[in-house]
Amino acid sequence: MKIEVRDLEKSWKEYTLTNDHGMQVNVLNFGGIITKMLVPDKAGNLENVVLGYADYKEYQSNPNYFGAIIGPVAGRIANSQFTLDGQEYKLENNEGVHHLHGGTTGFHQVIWEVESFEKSDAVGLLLSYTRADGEGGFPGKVDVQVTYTLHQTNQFEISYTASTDKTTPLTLTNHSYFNLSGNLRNTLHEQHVSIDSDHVVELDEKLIPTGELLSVEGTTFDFRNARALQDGFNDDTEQNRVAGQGIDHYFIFNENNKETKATAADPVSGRKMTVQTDQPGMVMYTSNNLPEGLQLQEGTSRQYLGVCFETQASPASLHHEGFPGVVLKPGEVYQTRTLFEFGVW
Ligand code: FUC
Repeated sequence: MKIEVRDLEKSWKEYTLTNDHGMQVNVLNFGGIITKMLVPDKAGNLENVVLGYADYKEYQSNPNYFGAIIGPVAGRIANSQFTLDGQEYKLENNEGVHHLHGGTTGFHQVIWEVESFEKSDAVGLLLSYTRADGEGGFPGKVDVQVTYTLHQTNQFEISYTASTDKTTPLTLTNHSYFNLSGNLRNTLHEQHVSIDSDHVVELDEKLIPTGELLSVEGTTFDFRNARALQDGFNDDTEQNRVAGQGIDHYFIFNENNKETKATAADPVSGRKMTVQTDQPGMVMYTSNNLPEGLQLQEGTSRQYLGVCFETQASPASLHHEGFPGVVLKPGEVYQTRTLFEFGVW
């Protein structure tokens, strides 16, 4: 196992974690961005399974949030406004009148302090950032730590810890776009996904949750048994249409003791990924609105090239009853974990 560090321009650094099976994860201190993840296919070939720019400088704006830590609140906050303890807060409108993924000062746009560590069976990085009270319009000084651990078992673990000195909304995630075909060989059409979820959150035409839950029964949102992602691309329902002809929805995980909440698999390469998390749900985004022609490491971007599994609570809880909450209070510790395990089938 090893950890390498490379100095880039403007105090940016790139860390490379490698385990003894050759699995490799590259991470920037800017945005905590995962720029590359080399994973073996069924024949043992190591190839990249995430979308990343060919030129790291492109991450300076990163409007598609490739690989980044997302916060303080992942997802959309309707009308860029919320009320906590009787006080109204106004955030930046960075998507029409709405607020998305922490805005331009979000956690994907800041330099994180990074310490590396090595254990007997893992290598990793501890990333830290302190959000000042009022930054981006959010209340509270918030201390955040994100740990990336690459285990010898080809598991990549992300754990998040945060505390605040004022009541504040917070739900963190990682925005990696996975493509298990390897080196962007194919789009997602034939890749299979399963999600342990009976319900998705209904969206309006601006992708804001209406407050209603939809049963997945009898729809192409039913991933309780693995299905090809193209089912949702080809389905002509209003919900697929508002998402840009695909899926961009919050799935509420079923309450049970199962550790694995989702899986993804590519029938050609044989790569399989399982997602384990303690989070109550996740947004699955199938890159319906990914622009064409961005220069990526293994070619150019196009629609349906990567799928995000954004494990998190729901910012819709700031405006509606019955959604997994995002409020963190002083004295509480936000502590969550998501693990991506790679194998073959
Ligand atoms: C996801 C989606 C959004 C957005 C962004 C790039 O998190 O929920 O719709 O397009 O990624």
